[in-house]
Amino acid sequence: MKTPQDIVLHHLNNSRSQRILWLLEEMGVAYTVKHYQRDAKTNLAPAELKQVHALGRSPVLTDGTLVLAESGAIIEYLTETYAPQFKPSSPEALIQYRFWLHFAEGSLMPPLVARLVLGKAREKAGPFFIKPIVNKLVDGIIAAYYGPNLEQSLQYVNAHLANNEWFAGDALSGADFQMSFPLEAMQGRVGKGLYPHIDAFVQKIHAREAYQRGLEKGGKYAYA
Ligand SMILES: N[C@@H](CCC(=O)N[C@@H](CS)C(=O)NCC(=O)O)C(=O)O
Repeated sequence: MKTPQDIVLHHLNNSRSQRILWLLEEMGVAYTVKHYQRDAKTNLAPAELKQVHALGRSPVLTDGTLVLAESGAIIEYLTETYAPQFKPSSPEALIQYRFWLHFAEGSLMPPLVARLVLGKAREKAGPFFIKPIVNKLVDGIIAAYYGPNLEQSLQYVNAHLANNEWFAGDALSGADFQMSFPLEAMQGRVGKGLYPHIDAFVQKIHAREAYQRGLEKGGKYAYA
């Protein structure tokens, strides 16, 4: 097994890289965090992140000469290289693991991000006589697609968590790190109380010592 020596997590505040901090803390390995702050106006990552990876988004993980973006790819790399305990071994759990790794960014994040962006469009709409038109347009788009799409996904996740302690198999795995962010972001935007099993899951992971250590390392995080 390779020993981690020079892992650096390029961490943007209030971002998906919080899930990688949690994973690194659960792994108990040595690593360095390089902090980046979102632009106060645009909420985008600073340009210096593009010097690390051309996409300029967080998380980015470097390990020696390796520079890796995409949370799912980072989780797979870390578990396969250093922490096999977080990759299920049974074929059934492995199928679940892959499903949730993809579902988090492929199905759950897009409607959440769309709602955030549309909400911003609503806030910024002006002058005053344009506002009702923009509001109507935004409400129409959410009602026609993103709202029901998100609701269906969240019901599905909630039902899974009603019958399962973890996302894949009966132990904490990469799927849980990957799913943590959209569920936290959902609570931040939609609120708590609608999906009791999701709420219980988020509360459970937030209570873990490693999660709390990750929070300390990452600095202020809006979703925990
Ligand atoms: N699917 C990618 C998404 C990466 C991403 O969009 N990260 C956001 C933070 S949550 C970001 O860097 N946003 C700032 C920007 O795009 O400038 C992943 O899972 O890593």
